[in-house]
Amino acid sequence: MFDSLKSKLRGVRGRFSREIEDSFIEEVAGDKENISQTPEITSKAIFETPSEEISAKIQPSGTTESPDKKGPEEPSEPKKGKVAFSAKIRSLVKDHEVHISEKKIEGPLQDLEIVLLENDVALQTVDAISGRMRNDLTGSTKKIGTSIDTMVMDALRDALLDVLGEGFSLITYIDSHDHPVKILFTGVNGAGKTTTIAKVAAYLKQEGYSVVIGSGDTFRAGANQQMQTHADRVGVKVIRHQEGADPSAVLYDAVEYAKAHDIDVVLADTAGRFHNRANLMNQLAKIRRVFNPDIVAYVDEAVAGNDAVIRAEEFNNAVGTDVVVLTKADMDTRGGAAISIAHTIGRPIMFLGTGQGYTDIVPFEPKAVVSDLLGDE
Ligand SMILES: Nc1nc2c(ncn2[C@@H]2O[C@H](COP(=O)(O)OP(=O)(O)OP(=O)(O)O)[C@@H](O)[C@H]2O)c(=O)[nH]1
Ligand SMILES: [Mg+2]
Repeated sequence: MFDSLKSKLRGVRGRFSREIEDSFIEEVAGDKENISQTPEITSKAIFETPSEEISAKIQPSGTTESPDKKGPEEPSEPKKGKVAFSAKIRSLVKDHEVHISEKKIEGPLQDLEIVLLENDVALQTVDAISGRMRNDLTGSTKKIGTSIDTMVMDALRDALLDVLGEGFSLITYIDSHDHPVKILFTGVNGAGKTTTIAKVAAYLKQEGYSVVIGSGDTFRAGANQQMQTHADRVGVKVIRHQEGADPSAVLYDAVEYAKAHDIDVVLADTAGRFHNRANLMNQLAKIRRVFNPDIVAYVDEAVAGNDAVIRAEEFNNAVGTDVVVLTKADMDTRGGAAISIAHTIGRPIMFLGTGQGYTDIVPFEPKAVVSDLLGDE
């Protein structure tokens, strides 16, 4: 999942770290000439080396002798410049602080923006991530924790978490609302609505909830049978009418069945449709009015990238959306839709579909997704 984005982010992180490392060394050494003469000094080495050794390696400006030549004939009193210089190094090393200028990270920020855009992250989301990185890393003196790479990782993690938002726990929602909880699944043709409903039914059964499915796709030939086959496999009751029947009536019956049988959750399927088909969108608005869902879940394919983000926005404007399900994340190397959609439409992702099996569904937990993207252990 999201392999292309993961590897590109690793590269960009490296560039941020190198630029910041340079800033650190420049600050420690005082001028660039000294750095080029002491290429073995890296921030890592600085952190791990006692400050006396570092001050012995870096020559202050205007000092000509090399530490290697330091012999018994060296004056016992160090020169004034050297004392001041080593004190500065000591304080910097002790507190691990560095001043990072905006100019210094302009290059890596541009790299980051390109990587995100290439991986289908929406422009406004790219701007938000990049802006947060700039704010976090630059400006006043920055305290470095354990390492520069950790500092960059933390900034990237916070920026990604910002755009992913809080996520949405279906279990928490069900536990805190009256039953039956009614969930309407909407979306374009072939996005994975019917399969997702079967997966969610299996997931909820596993979690101890009772479920009924309303087969609200009365439009496509074979849709009823497809839903029935899935439901039989996961052991869940389906309420269905004839092909061509009014989907609102089917879903109304599903709710009546749930009430009569003390069912916890009603999952309502709908026919796939595109937002620009006015008659079908009007039908969806009617379904919404009659079924009166607690949650409208917009389903789209993660692999559709930016298209999924645009469609999600259009569905949200037309009939409303509460949460998003992104299917086929297993086939998505870019991750753009997963990163952008919540930020763009202001609705959380509820699940990721990760395969064609009934257990291939994971609740979307922003922290876990970001850890995976950043390659945490
Ligand atoms: N790899 C993968 N395939 C999936 C996933 N979810 C659904 N699919 C496949 O996508 C195809 C379409 O799934 P459906 O559930 O029929 O999609 P739909 O949105 O109900 O389609 P319509 O009813 O025609 O609008 C099927 O072949 C599914 O097996 C997923 O998470 N990963
Ligand atoms: Mg379907």
